[in-house]
Amino acid sequence: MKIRLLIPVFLAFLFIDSSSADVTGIPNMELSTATSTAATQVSIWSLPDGGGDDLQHARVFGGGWTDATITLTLVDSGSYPVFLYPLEDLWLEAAEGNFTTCTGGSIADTHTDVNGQTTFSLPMHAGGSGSGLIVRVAGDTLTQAPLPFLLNSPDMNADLTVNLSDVIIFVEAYFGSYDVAADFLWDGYLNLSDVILLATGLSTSCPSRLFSGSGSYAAAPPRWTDIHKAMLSPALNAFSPTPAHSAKNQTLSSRAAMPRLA
Ligand SMILES: [Ca+2]
Ligand SMILES: [Ca+2]
Repeated sequence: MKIRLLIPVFLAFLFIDSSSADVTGIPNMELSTATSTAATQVSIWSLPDGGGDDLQHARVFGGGWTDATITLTLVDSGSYPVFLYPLEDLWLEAAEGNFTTCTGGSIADTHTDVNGQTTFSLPMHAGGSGSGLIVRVAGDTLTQAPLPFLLNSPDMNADLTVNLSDVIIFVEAYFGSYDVAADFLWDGYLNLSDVILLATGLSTSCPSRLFSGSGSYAAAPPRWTDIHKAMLSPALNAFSPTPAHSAKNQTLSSRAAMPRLA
């Protein structure tokens, strides 16, 4: 009788062993994927201080915008989601060109969730130009093809500061043959629109401290889209879910409990 009872227990252990054997929690570069919301190639105009385009407002050829948010799904060798992978170890790079970012200037929006997913939607802190975006995971690269992005910046020499050196390079491009690296307003022409975007970026450089390492941005760029997204993101704002629902029932005590800006 006892033996008959022990058999199912033994089989259960076997099942647990075999089902958990592939759960490593280590991201697999061949099985993990990154996709863009954009249906076609887009262009991102970046500044070192993060004041350029965010990925929710990527440029389409000829003018206009489209959402090109990148969704990363991180799974291990057993195709199980990798939960809470740190955002600072997930970043974007260009497949080609001299496009470069400030330290922490192209990291994911949040840690991965229970589905192993996170997004890249914020403006990158970057300079230089390039094509194709690839996702790096603690230094490793997803094996899939680069995502169809064009990247450029008034920081044309990619030293992460926009100054006279970059203006000289822009002028050479402006009077030379067409160069997409200087086509900031992506329309196939170099004209006044691109000059204005060059001027907008003058004197910008990397923030002195970009990411605090504790789930918040220490020097977020002063753009409304970023502030809005930070307010809505539970990862960056612990009070984010409450405002829309608490307004009617707000009391003096709940107001007192709200965080004060430094
Ligand atoms: Ca420069
Ligand atoms: Ca143009």
